[in-house]
Amino acid sequence: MKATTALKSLIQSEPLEFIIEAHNGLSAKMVEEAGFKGIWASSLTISAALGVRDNNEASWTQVLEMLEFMSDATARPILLDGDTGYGNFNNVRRMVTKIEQRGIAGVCIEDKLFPKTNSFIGGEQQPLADIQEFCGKIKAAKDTQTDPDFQVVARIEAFIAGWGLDEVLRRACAYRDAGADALLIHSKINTADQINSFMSAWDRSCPIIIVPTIYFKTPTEQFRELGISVVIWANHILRSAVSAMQDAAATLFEAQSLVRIEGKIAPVAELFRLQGADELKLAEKRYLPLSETPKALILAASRGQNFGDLTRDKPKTMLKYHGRSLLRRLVDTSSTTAASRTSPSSWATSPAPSKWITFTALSTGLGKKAASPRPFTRPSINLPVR
Ligand code: SPV
Ligand code: MG
Repeated sequence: MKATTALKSLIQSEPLEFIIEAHNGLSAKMVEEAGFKGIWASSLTISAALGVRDNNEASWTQVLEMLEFMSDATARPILLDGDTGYGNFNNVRRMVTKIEQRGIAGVCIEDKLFPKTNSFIGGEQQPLADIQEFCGKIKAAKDTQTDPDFQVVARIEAFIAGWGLDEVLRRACAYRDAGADALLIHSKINTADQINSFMSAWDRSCPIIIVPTIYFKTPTEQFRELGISVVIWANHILRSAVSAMQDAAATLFEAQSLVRIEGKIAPVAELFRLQGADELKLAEKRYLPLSETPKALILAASRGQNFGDLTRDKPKTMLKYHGRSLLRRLVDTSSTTAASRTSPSSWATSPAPSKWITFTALSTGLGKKAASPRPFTRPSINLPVR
């Protein structure tokens, strides 16, 4: 199923669904493995993971780059937390085009002003967008999407900014009429009262999404009874990672040893698994040349006892083979090999050597060559014998 279709069915279907925050490729993969059917690309956690504030300090193309990693890492649909759309309707249009190109299944835009501030920081002081201007952004997003299932979610910040139910409903109707596929009603009080009041007044003409970060004690069953479509766990993967990383850093700093944490953290092999190292091994078998066995042995400068009289008065590299010293052969062949590497077509004009001789840098002498199975750590080169 296409990611857009999967997200559409999560949002538009009757049962309550859950999507969860991810902020990079690794976390996107992990939440998929945990079983989540959709991912919230949170502005808070993506910016925090980049070490900046959730105030549009990361540029939208930097966010786009992260989305690409996330989208590559997971098959689950990603709903982008697109803040205010990074500008006006025109910026929204370009953003929709670019995220669609990266396989993002939908975007949520909120009715505040650029640059926005996280809703939990002084929300009351945050001005809301003009309703008509925001409707223009929704229309622009819907007109721009090329995939008919791509989802545009309109996020209403009126409760956050201190307005009452009337204002929230006014905006909800306007955004629905402008073409929003769903509405996100945000609230930052520690009960679900505002959500309850909205749902009692709402005519269900459009699915409702919530983010119960602050009213986390509300039983999930209540959201089901209210007819909520999707719950977003908006920041909990990064927050759990932060606790774990702070703990590990403090322990290591204090202990000056790895012993106390080694058994508590993911093994390195788990990172390799999450990165897909096995797939690369298979690909190497398929695409790399079969053998990397040494093609040449380079003799060390020492005499080499096993050569006996042959090296009584000269280093073994100066021994002659078919009229040329071994050293000369090495030098000549290294230039031939380099030339053939840079210009493979040269093989077409110069016949391949009929026979190859192998030399390696064995300080222990030629006699031990066959017994020494460590060719890859040593420089080697092919010597053609014509
Ligand atoms: C986010 O996850 O970035 C959100 C949700 O926008 S909140 O932080 O609750 O505003
Ligand atoms: Mg956000």
